[in-house]
Amino acid sequence: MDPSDDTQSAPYSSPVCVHNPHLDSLKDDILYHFSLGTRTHNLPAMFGDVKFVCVGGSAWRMKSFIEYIAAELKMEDPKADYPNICAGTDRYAMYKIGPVLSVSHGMGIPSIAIMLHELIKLLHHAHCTDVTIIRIGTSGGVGLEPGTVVVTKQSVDATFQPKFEQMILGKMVVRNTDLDEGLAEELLQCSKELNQFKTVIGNTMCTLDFYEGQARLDGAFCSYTEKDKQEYLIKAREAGVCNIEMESSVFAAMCKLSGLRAAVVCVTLLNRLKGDQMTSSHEVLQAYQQHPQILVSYYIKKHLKAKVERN
Ligand code: R2B
Ligand code: URA
Repeated sequence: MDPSDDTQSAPYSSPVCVHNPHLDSLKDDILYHFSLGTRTHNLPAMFGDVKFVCVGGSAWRMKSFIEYIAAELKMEDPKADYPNICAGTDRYAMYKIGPVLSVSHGMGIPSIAIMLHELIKLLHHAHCTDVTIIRIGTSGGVGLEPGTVVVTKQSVDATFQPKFEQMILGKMVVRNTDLDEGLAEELLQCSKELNQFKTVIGNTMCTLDFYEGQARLDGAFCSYTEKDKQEYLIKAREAGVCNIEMESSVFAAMCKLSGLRAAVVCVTLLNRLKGDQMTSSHEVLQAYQQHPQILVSYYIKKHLKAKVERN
């Protein structure tokens, strides 16, 4: 359907795309790491109404997010404990309330990539349309006050290039890491309305490692000096890098390929120009991790309210 053709009666809706002809010949598509499948589960009935997907590293945080948004949307049942839809496996955890799905992805590119293959197939098999997906995570800030939220403009690699490299059949395939600019701007606007914590838009560097890959001096191995580290991080900052984490590049690449409207919203837990270790208390770190949840919940609430007012 042509989205610009308003003579058609049905509103344009954007599907979740897979690009794999082999899937058509599968009688049952087993989403192994979710412990779900197309023959064992009625995916359209379970997930067909999903409009917002939030993903984050830790299973615990994604459960706390669903509890928080359920209360915000006034959909909570005080008696209910939100069941983990992926209880048949301990690889990932998944929770749902109304149109919101919350999924954990573990740490690093390989872990989130496996989860996203299965999540994209799940949304496709469930015939979901117009889905917005947001990674809510943690990161190390570059020259920012801890607790600041960074909405990613571009995800860049360790050489500050906006690309994701995937080895396929022994050949390097380079994928684009563009995120949805309009969504990033909307999230920034929401944070202004909320006025609870500082939020910036900037580039996010995605690395393959937490220690040497992020120029830390406190790993088991380190072959560079404090000066080398500072020079690298200053170069990163000059390239527009505001924060460093470990999943945004493949997240951006895979969401773009499947037509999902995507954003990355990470809080900074420390200022990497000042140190490497997490010295803040557990309580302070927990409070920082609420910031992306508060911002994204506000955004979702605002959208759902606007939809009710339109109808
Ligand atoms: C942020 O935090 C994790 C490392 O501590 C990693 O998953 C990331 O991207
Ligand atoms: N996550 C990262 O990947 N790096 C940090 O410094 C903090 C959180």
